[in-house]
Amino acid sequence: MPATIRVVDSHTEGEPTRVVVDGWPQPQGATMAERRDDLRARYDDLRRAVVCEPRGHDAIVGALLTPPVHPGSVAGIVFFNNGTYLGMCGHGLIGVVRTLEHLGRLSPCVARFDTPVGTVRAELSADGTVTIENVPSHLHARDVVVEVRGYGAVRGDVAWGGNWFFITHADAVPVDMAHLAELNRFTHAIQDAITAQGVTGADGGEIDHIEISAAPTRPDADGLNFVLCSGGEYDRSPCGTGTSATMAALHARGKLALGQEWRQEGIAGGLFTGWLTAGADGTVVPHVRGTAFITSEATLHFDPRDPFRDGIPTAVAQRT
Ligand code: PYC
Repeated sequence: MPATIRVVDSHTEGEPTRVVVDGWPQPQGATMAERRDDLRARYDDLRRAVVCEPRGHDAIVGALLTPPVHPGSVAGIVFFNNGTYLGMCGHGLIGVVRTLEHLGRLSPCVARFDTPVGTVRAELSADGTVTIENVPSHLHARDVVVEVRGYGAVRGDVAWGGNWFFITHADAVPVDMAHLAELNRFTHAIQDAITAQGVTGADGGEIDHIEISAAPTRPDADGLNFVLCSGGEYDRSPCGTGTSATMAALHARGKLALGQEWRQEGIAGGLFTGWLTAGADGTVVPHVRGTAFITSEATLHFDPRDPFRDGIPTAVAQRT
């Protein structure tokens, strides 16, 4: 465990990102997936120490920058949270780009980043908005029904947007901030049912994000979502990978044309604007635009005498 680690914090449409800018030993591996696995094997205590209490909190998504693995990319990124590691993170990528700009390492341009699930692009505009071009996305299975304890049968789509999502329009709980506790209970129950009933993405990919879609409240939005993330916390932003998966599912159902805008409202009121372009082999490539703001720069200290040096694992983090 290093004595200190430097981080820059930001939020993207309400969801926090903590970018590690100095002090974390570099993971080994020729690919970003190998580097993520090396982090999991050798530095998992650092993941907890950096994002969990008492230095962080359950909603933070961390981002470790590495040298790129592909020519033409500016960096590699491994995203992680209070419980695990992510394939991609849309709000997190927007936060990384704004952090690099804040540090003077990036000016308005298009830059490529390598992630464990593929290379993504981000365009930083002069007005501070960031548009990401995500990995190719698709609807994997439609109208999957799971039996959810306490709620009965729940129907949803399984879609890939850089992470695996179960997307449902179930209206058992109103999608608003007044019902956060119930939304958490409902989506955790869906997550438990999906795991127990062996529902997966392609090649057994673990579905670790549950999204409830509802009608928007903002007049400038097309849809509203609540997203339960893999660490057991909900996404304050409209979720970049969730917006990607949602658009891929809508497209497969003939409800969203290529190039047509989809404005996704998040539970906390933030907005992402997305659209699709054609990808290879029948996939679609999601583009998602949002805004991030720097909230702080800090040096985290890890005193060997501190009984909570390695962070306090959350109940969900212990379970996963
Ligand atoms: O924006 O893709 C996203 C995301 C995933 C988990 C939290 N945010």
